[in-house]
Amino acid sequence: MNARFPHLRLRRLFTVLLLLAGPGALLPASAMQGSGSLPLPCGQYDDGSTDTAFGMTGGGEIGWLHEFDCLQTITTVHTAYGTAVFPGSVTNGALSQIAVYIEDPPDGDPRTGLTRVVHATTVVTNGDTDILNANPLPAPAAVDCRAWVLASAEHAQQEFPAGWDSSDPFTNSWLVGDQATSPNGGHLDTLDLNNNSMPPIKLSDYYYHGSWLLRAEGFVCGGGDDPFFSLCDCTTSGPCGNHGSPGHGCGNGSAVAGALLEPSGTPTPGGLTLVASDLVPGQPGLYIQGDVALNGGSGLPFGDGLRCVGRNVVRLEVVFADDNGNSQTSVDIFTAGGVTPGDIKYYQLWYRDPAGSSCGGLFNLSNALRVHW
Ligand SMILES: [Ca+2]
Ligand SMILES: [Ca+2]
Repeated sequence: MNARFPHLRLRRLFTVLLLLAGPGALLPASAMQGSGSLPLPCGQYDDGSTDTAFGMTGGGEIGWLHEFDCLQTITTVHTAYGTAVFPGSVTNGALSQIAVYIEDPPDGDPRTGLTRVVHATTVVTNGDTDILNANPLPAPAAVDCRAWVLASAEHAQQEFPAGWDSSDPFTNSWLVGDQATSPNGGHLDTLDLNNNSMPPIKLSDYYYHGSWLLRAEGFVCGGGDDPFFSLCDCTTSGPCGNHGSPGHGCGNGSAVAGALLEPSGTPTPGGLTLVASDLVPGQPGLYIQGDVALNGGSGLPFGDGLRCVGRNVVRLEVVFADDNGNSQTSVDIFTAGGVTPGDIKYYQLWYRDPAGSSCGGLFNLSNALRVHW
C-alpha cells in the first residue's frame, strides 16, 4: 500500500501503529460509522472528544496533520494533547511544534510538495482533557484555501499524545514521527517531514478512519469576513536585519518602522483608497495588485524589503510621497485592477529609497493588504 517503504519498514511501522493505540481503546473498523450528518465549521473535522490516541512505542516526537481547504488565511491552530479516555497519555510541559504548510501541486499527499510557511514552538498543555488549546500563529499564513496543519509533541515510551476521534469516518488524517533512537534523536523535522524515522503515513491506509483534535481558524474562503487583512509584515525578516514594526514593511532610510499600507473606505467600485505612511519623503512608489500572497503570506526578499504579492500583477498607480512620507492612491482601484465583486486581491507599495537605503537595494516595500471585494 506504500511502495516507498521497504517491506521491513512497512511491517515495522504497521507493528508500531498497532502497538501505539491506547490500551484497549481502539475501535474495530465496523464500529466507525459515525454521525456524519452534522455540518462542521470550516477548519474542524473532529467532534471534540477523543476515542483513543497514538504514540510511538519507543517515544520521540510525533506529529499529526490535517489538510484544510476552506481557509484563505490561517491565524490560529488549535490542538488537544493525549486523550481523556486514557489518562497518562502525555506530559504537560513537553515540547510541541505547530506548523502550517502550503502544497504545490495540491495533491492531498503531504509526502510531496510541502513548503512550511509558519512555524511555532509551544508546550503540551491540558493533556488528557480533550481541551483544544489555541495557538495564535506568529504570523498569519495566507494559504489560498489549501493548507496542511501540523501539531506535534515529544513523548516518552507508553505515552500517546496524538488524540484521535473516530466518531466520523474522515479519511485524510496523517501521522509523522521521529523515534527517540533515530539519527535525529527523536526531534521531529517539521521542515522536511520525510526526514524523520517515520515519514508521513495516512491513517486510513491502516484502517483507522477519523480525525485528530486539530483545528485551524482564520479567514474563510469566500466568507463574510472582515474584507481587509494585513499580512507580510517584516518584524523578523528584514533582508539585512532591517526589521520593521509590527504590521509594517521592512525599515527604510527614513523610517526604521518601515512603510505601512492601510485601507481607507470600503471595497466597492470607487470606494477604496490605499494609504501609505512611513515612506521616504519625495520618492515615488508604485501601488501594485496581485492575485496571490507569495510564500504563504511571508513574502520573499526583494531589495531592502519583502515582495508579498504575485500572479497577474497589475501596476495601479505611481504616487510620490509627500514631505511627511505619506502617499495615497487616487485611481479607482476597482477599475484599475480589473476587479470582479467577490475577488480576493492583494496589494502592496513598492517605493524608491535612494539615499539612506538600509541594505543598499535602493528600493523597499510596504506590508501587504488582502482585500475581499
Ligand atoms: Ca468523538
Ligand atoms: Ca503532495
